[in-house]
Amino acid sequence: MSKLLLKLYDLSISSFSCKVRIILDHKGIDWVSVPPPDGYGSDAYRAIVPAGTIPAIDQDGFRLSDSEAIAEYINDTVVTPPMLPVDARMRANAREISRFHDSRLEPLLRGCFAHVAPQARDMAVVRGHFSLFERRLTHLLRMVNPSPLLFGEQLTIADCGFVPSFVLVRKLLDVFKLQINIPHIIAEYETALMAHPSVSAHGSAYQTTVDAWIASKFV
Ligand SMILES: N[C@@H](CCC(=O)N[C@@H](CS)C(=O)NCC(=O)O)C(=O)O
Repeated sequence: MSKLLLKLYDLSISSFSCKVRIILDHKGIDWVSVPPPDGYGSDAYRAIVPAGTIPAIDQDGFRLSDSEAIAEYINDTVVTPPMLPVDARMRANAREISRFHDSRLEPLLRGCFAHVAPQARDMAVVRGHFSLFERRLTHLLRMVNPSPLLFGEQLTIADCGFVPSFVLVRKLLDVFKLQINIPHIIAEYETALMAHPSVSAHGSAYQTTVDAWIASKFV
């Protein structure tokens, strides 16, 4: 990988960006955070990153969006430490779990964001999202066998998306005064993941950011 500083278009509140920040630091890559000009989705940002989403990277003029695409690119170009299992089937399973997280779990949490402000809250919608989230955790449970992380001691791409989501699910349940059943095996995985040396500082920083974001919805 080029020695030039990698530019990461991100915002501290962005969960998909949090996943990429963990991967960059675990790989020991020097990077600098750049907010998307005029915000994500803006014309100014789309002129740089057509999808308009964060995270995106710019490395020496090579631009790439989508956290999974970025994660795989980083893992392919900076091979140590590896962030996918060696075995082809296990690699495929890691990708399966990562995409399950990104497409089936995370969007349900995101769907609650608009309801954090009390005046904009529709608890029927929120309950619906958490009920489906709870059901999908039982599907996840059938896909994984954490020991203590998803693929043993090795931190993989598949683990990293769960870091911001574990923070969000706890904080959102607190805001909405709801409880869901988080299966014991998943809760144990959460504890091991959040304690990982490449994760803990990112988890704490993300908690602080989410706390401030939630507080801003109550003024
Ligand atoms: N699949 C994309 C999703 C990224 C995403 O939705 N990012 C949010 C911020 S966390 C965003 O840019 N939203 C703006 C939009 O969808 O236009 C990824 O993994 O990077």
